[in-house]
Amino acid sequence: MAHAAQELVRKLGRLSRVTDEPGKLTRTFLSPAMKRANALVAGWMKDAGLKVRVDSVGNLIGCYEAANPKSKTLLLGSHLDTVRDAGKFDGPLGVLLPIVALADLKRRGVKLPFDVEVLGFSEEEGVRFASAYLGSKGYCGKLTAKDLAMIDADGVSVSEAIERWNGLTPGRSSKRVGVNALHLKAAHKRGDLLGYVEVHIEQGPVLEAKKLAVGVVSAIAGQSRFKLTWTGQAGHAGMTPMALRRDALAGAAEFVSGVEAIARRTPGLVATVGALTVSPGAANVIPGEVVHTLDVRHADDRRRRQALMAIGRLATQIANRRELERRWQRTQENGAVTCSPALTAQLARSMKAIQGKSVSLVSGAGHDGVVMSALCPVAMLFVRCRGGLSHHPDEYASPKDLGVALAVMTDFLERLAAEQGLTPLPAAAGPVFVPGSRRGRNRGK
Ligand code: HGY
Ligand code: MN
Ligand code: MN
Repeated sequence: MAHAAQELVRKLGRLSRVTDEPGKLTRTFLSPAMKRANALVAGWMKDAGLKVRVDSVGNLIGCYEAANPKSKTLLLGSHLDTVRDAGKFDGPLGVLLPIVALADLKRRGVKLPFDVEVLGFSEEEGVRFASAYLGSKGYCGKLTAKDLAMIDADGVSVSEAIERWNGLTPGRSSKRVGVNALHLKAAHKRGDLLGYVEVHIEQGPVLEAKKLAVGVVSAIAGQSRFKLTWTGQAGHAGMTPMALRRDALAGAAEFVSGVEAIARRTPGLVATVGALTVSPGAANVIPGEVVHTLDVRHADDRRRRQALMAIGRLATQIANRRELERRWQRTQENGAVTCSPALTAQLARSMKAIQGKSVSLVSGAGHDGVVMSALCPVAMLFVRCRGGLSHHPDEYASPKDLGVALAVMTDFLERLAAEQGLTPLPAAAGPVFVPGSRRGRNRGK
């Protein structure tokens, strides 16, 4: 197994032990585990020769500076937060792989003609707060007042969490802390950037079915997330006749299976109710209130919006028939994003050089590239993961496939450097990742 891939596997394993929940991997926005994870990864960034900083929303940023200080910047990265009881690859792979690749370039004495900024976003999953992408939104200066007002299960708002992270006294700093007092403006101007490239596990079955280690991403599906509240009437489970009940859980359950039926009959649509709470939550009390999430996605925004209309009609029918109140709160809305054809073609060229074949697929999963696409061209490299399983502790990508992804990233960096038409790269000290990969030669267009 190539040395660098082994190093990447070691780092992924070490980082996966930094958690807010002993016994499982859970790391959420600005949590104690996030602070420890930033410190650990910052150390690895420094070892690789990167200059490190943490921004006001907890994003970890390491810069591998170019020989020429006026050069443009290439952004590489992903997120360091996780879902609950997560696997070790979703997010961290896209932060640690570039660090290992840059450490190798540094070892070989290779300077690039552009800055490379490695980004470890502090929040992408939307676990602590219903709104996802808080890290990359902060990095792009796109945090809204609505985002900042979101509150977590303990009633702490995003802006208070940010204030605490920055050692400010919650509530006594400026009113709109996240936008003004901490100057959360975009970290770069669009013209300064070559693009954003994210390496991520596929989280689906396509690469495994095609027996390929890596693939590029053509587009990232749009997604809508909601918090729904159903309100009925709590009552005695033994004394209330069925015909006189306004059972919030029975109504929500009918809705959940109705949503599943709509998704099953709509090609390309996925819809999920991932979290649900019942109150008062006692065996002998008819549920008076149910609060649950709803996540709806499709690669085609028009089809997603049509499905949302059908789901809305279903909710109205159920609420009317069961005399329930229901409240919708939209917590996230992202249109589908097409990856940059030019940057993706450059990445695909390296993929073809290393794996001999290139394949392109749509991502049903959301990624920070959705937000970063407002700042610069984006491209993604997917890595095969066993059984397509993700958001699960058994998530797994093989060291061999990680070695291929590392080789693609290194090849991509070296081609990009060569195309910048500047100093040819010193011949590599032999193939570092995958024998026979094209390396070190100064290639033309
Ligand atoms: O939910 C998603 O698609 C991603 O894992 N944040
Ligand atoms: Mn995820
Ligand atoms: Mn992810």
